Amino acid sequence: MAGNAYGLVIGSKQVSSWSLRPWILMRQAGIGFDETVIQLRQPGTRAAILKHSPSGQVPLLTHGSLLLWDSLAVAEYLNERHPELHLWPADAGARAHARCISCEMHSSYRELRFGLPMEFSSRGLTPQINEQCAADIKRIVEIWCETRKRHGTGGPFLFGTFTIADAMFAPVASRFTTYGTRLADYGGDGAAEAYRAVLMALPAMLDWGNAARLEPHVAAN
Ligand SMILES: N[C@@H](CCC(=O)N[C@@H](CS)C(=O)NCC(=O)O)C(=O)O
Repeated sequence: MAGNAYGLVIGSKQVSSWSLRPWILMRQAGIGFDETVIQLRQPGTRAAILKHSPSGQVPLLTHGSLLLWDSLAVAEYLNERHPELHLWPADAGARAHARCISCEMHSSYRELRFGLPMEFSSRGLTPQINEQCAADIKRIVEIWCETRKRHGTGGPFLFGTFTIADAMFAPVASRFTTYGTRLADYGGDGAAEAYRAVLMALPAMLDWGNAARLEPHVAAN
């Protein structure tokens, strides 16, 4: 699908959790883009990424001569360019809450990232969950349940309709699915498990998973 104004350079769909965020956001919002996938963890990966991205990391959005090399900055840019799509919640209080949880996702949960690395199409993996990783899971369950309760009455997503906050947490839903994480064991009222299932059932998530399955196998981190 050549000819879109936006280009999105992403990493392997099986493992690139950061890449999934702008990709699913654009798919859900109906914003067209040309996709370039760079296979991660290969001998030529770094050189291939550096051809596009000054930070040596993906994802990267291109728009004309503009390069954006951070997932949250990409989301903010798209929100500014497409205000009619309400990529953040319309209500100011809800929007502030959405920004808080998205920034928390962007900057935290180190133990979860290492303990439960994204392996999008894998199932039934059973790693040891250490105390810090369990604390990260508990915190995410708390955020999902609280946000759904306070802001999610208008639909199945954190703020009812799909927003940037859902895109930010989409890779976490994949991690919990891959590792069969029993979210009820980490508190909450069952809303976290229901929300995980909603994200994983999105046609765009299924498309991402189908593409991930076709990629050459890469070793987990
Ligand atoms: N802060 C960045 C983080 C991006 C990031 O860590 N990307 C990883 C892939 S998911 C990467 O490019 N790693 C380089 C490599 O694997 O060679 C963002 O939000 O976009």
